[in-house]
Amino acid sequence: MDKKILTIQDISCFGQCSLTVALPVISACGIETVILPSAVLSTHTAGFKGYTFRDLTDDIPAIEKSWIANGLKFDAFYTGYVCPNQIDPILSLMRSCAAPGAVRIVDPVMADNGKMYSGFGADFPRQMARLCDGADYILPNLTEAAFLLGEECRLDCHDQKYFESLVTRLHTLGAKTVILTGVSFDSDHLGCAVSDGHSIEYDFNPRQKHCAHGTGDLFASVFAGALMRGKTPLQAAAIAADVVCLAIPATPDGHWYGVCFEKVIPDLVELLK
Ligand code: PXL
Repeated sequence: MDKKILTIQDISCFGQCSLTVALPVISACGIETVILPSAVLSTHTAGFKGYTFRDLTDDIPAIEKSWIANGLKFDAFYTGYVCPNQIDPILSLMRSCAAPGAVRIVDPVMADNGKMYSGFGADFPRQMARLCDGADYILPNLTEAAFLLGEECRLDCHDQKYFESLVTRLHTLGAKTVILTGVSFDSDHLGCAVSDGHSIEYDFNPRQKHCAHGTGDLFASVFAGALMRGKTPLQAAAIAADVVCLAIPATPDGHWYGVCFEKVIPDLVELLK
């Protein structure tokens, strides 16, 4: 039978992030994608004002019950932006709806560029660390990695030893494979470190001229889809980085709130061949 992935993250109705990226992207990878919205927002929280926020925590146990009653099981779980009180309900659902050998992919979405996203309290990294415990893959950026470890983040750092120390300590949270994004050894390249706990491999691309919101969600979604298509973690991360590097220049100047991933879906399909 074809594999199914369940992705749990918010619907930001406007803003090209979270589920509005994950669903089309993983589907384009040829993988049946089941969704569980953690919250519904009018827009994402980075740069819009007066956004609405409906937290769907209370719906999760009933959804879990319904899926158990229907015998629904998933081959993979991929979590993104979730709410503070959802860690236990999500852990419960990942236990009760797992097909044999199901993998857990946790993108600990909570922060970027040295700052927490608006709305998350100081205790949230500790909660997110609980979701990372037992994950098969975690995909923090540099800020999230530091916050998960309870430390200040170092952004303009090109020190390989620092990245390797972060990766080693992230494994102690209980994650099997760590994919750390935002790694650079020089100012012209940007990439990621992929570690299975024994060895660390790297993938780099030329640094893009500008950063764009939503690239973390695009990276994690392509990674999840490519992994489900049988790619190794390093291959999946490299394809994800290539897609991000194509999507940024495809995004017009002034399109500040997201990245135009729609334009590079044909490239994604090609990269997976
Ligand atoms: O892209 C990460 C993200 C996801 N969901 C919501 C966000 C953000 C980042 O700001 O606000 C609601």
